[in-house]
Amino acid sequence: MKLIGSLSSPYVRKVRIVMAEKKLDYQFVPENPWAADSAVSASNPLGKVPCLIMEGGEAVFDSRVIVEYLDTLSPVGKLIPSTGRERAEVKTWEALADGVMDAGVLARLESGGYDGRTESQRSQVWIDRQLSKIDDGIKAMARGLGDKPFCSGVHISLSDVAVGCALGWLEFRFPQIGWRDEHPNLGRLIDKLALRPSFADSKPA
Ligand code: GSF
Repeated sequence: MKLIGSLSSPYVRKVRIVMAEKKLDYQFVPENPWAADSAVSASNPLGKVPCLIMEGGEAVFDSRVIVEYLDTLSPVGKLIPSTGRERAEVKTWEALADGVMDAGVLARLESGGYDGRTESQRSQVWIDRQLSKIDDGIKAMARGLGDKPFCSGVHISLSDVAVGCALGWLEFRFPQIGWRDEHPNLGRLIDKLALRPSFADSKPA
């Protein structure tokens, strides 16, 4: 398998962590989707990373589809419950974490973070709307985690992987958002996850 991605993308990181937790082999193909000469759209018509290329050459995207597929490849380190409420709970945590990342990407895009958008092209109302989604999303994570050891269940699951990627990326791109001071339980979770090689080896860069 090949994984097309960038080392700064939180969605790509989610896939890299799942690959590592499940001890799956793959080749990483670095690609900047924002570059004018990016080759991503040859594999993913949406021009986005991550994109997984399977052994037969078929492309799989987006990150949620990829991690769901990877989890079926091996019984090692099962990250998504197979059925029922537990499954819906984990998928909802992932949707929450992805949604926080989506809002962060939109806010950064509007601020000119990727495509050099100018001052007069920016909408502060739009940026503030996205920042309040991030804020509400973090509060929901902190409430949902409470004093439990993991977001759902008693072992690491995709919920923790997704939350870890979202909060790790916020620390990287939005260090001014002081979620650690306000939510020490999230800080404890992230520090615990950071000890795992899957997280330590995939820090956003
Ligand atoms: C989001 C991927 C995405 O926005 C997923 O895979 O989960 N829902 C999708 N990727 C960004 C890179 S990043 O901001 O992490 C991307 O490739 N953007 C390029 C573009 O043209 O939007």
